[in-house]
Amino acid sequence: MALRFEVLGRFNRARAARLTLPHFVSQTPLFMPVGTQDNSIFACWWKSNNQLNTLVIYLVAGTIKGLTTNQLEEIGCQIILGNTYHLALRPTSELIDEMGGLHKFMNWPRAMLTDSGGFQMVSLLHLADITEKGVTFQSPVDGKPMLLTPEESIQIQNQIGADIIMALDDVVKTTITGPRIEEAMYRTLRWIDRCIAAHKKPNEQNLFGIVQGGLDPVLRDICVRGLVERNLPGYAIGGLAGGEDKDSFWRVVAQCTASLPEDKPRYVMGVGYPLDIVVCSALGADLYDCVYPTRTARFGTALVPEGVLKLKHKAMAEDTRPIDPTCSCMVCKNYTRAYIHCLVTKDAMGSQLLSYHNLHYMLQLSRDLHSSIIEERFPDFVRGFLQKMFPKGD
Ligand code: PRF
Ligand code: ZN
Repeated sequence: MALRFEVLGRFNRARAARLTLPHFVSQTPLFMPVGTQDNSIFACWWKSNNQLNTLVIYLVAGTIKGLTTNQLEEIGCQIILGNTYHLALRPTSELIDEMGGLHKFMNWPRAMLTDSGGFQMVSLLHLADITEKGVTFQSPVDGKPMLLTPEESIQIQNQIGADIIMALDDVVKTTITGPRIEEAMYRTLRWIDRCIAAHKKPNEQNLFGIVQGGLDPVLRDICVRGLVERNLPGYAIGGLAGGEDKDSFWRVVAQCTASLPEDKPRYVMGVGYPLDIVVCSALGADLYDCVYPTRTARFGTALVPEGVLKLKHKAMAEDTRPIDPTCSCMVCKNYTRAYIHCLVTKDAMGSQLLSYHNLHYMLQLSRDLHSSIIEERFPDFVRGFLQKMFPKGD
C-alpha cells in the first residue's frame, strides 16, 4: 500500500486523520478541488492496430478556473482531482516523459487523485453505453465508437501517476430503480478484480474501490463486503449526489461508513455542499470532491457561513464590506463586494476571485472539521455551523 491512514481523534463516528500519500501528508476531513472546467471533455483515448494510445492530457490545476497552483497551495489545497484534457494527439506516456512527469508538468507538488473516466463519460457526454467489456462512447474527436475497459482505465491512471486512482465502476443514477441498479453493482464488483489485476504500481499508487448499489441497503451491503474482502487501501461511496433526496443520501453514507474498515480512508464522490460535508464527516466520511464551489463562483455566487451571497445582486453595488468579514482569504482582505459585483458581469477576474474565496472556504471548513474533532469540540462546531446557516431553525 502506498498510503498511511492514522486516526488522530474521534467524536462518535466522526474522525480526524492524517493521510500520508506519496506526494503529500494531508489532514482529513478534506475537500479536494476538481481541476476541471465542468463542461469539458474528461479524456480522449483511442485504439489503433490493437494498441492503446492514451491521449493526452492533464492541465489539472491550471484549469481550476483562473487559479494557479501557487494559489491552490496558498489556500491550503492538499489533494486535487486531476482531469485529463485533450491537448495533443500523442501518447501520454511519451508526452509526460518529455515533460518530466505529471507533477512537474503541472507544477503541482502535492497529492493528486484521478477518477476512472466512466462516470465522466456517462455524465458529460451523454453518449455512453455500458457493457460487460467496459464503457463505450463516441469519440469526441471523430465520433467513432470507443471502448474504455477497466484495464485501460487503470493503465491510463498508472501513466498519469496520481497518488490515488479510482476503479472503473458502473454508475447508475440513484433516481433509477429496478434490476439495472443490481446489475451495475455486481458489474462494479466484477470490474474491481480486473482493475486490481491491471494495476501495475500498487507500491506507488493507491487503487480505491467504489461502493455502488443505489439506494438499496441490501445491494450496498453486498458491495461493501465484496470490496472489503479485496483489502484495498481506501474506499469510495459512489452513485450519490445525483438528485436523490438528502435523507436517502445521508442514509446510504451512514450505512456504508458503518461497515467500511475503521483504518482506511472513505471518500464520498461528487459531494458537495458545505452542509453535506459536515453531515458526512459526522457520519465518518473523510474525503470529498465537487465542482460546486468553482461552478457557483462562475455564476457570481460566494460561499459564506450564512449560506450563499449572490454578488450579481443589485444590493451589492454599493456594499463596501468584504464578501465575508470573518474570512481570512486574500480576496476578503483586499476587495469589496461592490468591486466584485462590478467585475462579475464584465471580467473573468470576477469569477477568479470568487473561485479563490470559495475554495478557501471549503478548505477552511475542512481544517475546522479536523481541528474541532481533535480538540474535542466537534458538537459545538457543528451546532455553530448550523445556527449560522439556518438561524431560524429551519
Ligand atoms: N463514480 C465515479 N466517479 C464519480 C461518482 C461515481 O459514482 C460520483 C457520484 N455520482 C461522482 N464522481 N467513478
Ligand atoms: Zn474570503
